[in-house]
Amino acid sequence: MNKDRSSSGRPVLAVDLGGTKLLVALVENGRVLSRATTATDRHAGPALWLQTLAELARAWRGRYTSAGVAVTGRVQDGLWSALNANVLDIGNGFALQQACEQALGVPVLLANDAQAAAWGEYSHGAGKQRDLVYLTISTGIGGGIISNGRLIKGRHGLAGHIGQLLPFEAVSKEAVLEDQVSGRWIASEALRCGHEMDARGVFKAADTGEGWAQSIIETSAQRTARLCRNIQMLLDPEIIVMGGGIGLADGYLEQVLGLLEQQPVELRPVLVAAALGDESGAIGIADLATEYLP
Ligand code: BMX
Repeated sequence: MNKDRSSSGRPVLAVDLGGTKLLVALVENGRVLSRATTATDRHAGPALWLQTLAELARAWRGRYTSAGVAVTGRVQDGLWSALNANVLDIGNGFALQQACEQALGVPVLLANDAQAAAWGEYSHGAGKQRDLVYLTISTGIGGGIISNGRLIKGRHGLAGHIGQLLPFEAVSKEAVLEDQVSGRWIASEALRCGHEMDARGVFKAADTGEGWAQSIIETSAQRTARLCRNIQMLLDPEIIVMGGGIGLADGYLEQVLGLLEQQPVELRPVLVAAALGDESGAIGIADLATEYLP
């Protein structure tokens, strides 16, 4: 990718739709000029999600001539599908490219949310143009790989989908790795202990010294540390950049780093927090749109 071209861009409408949050922003040269967020209405479905994002973007109409849309789930040939419907129930093969262009009235570039965030951290964040793996611990667990300055998408757009690995011992037939680590898992474990709350509530309870909450978070952090070690062994990236609501929650990264210290130093990843916070995906997809759209 030619950085000179992308850095001379004009504002791009950037969208990052995840299982928990929708972020819409106006982005120029890796900088968020303006942003709006709302909780993802998990039961609304693709048509209503697009309607919501078009409404949020209305304030900036006329200021952008292209858009980048990053979404949780698999994106391939303009079609959008869930890999794990528990993260967000998108269905299979929704015509996202066409629907976005209709809703926004400008050319649109699509990508998976974690792949876009990997590009954001590579081009404007913690990566500083170094090979990296971006890992988001969020509603699910997503990932993106940058190698030799390229975003690796793979044959079916699946590259980096770390949360979809199969654990050796599955708790149920469908269970994938993210179902034993992510924010959804943290909330479901809390419920099993008799506490009905979301992952944020579990972090708050842990902060106030609740042992059950501390133990859930520790288990999640232990599994994330193992995942980081596996990523290191598979791709040996210069750094792993961690993002997502759980990945960036107070103290989580520090716990994972502490656990990684038990690894032999030569196998230990260099793990850092996403420098762009919750804007890695929006900044990444804006940069990609500037580069690849006319
Ligand atoms: C899931 C999968 C990935 C996504 C990751 C993080 C779906 C709907 N999503 O593994 O595509 O990147 O979750 O998503 O199958 P988030 O919504 O938690 O950011």
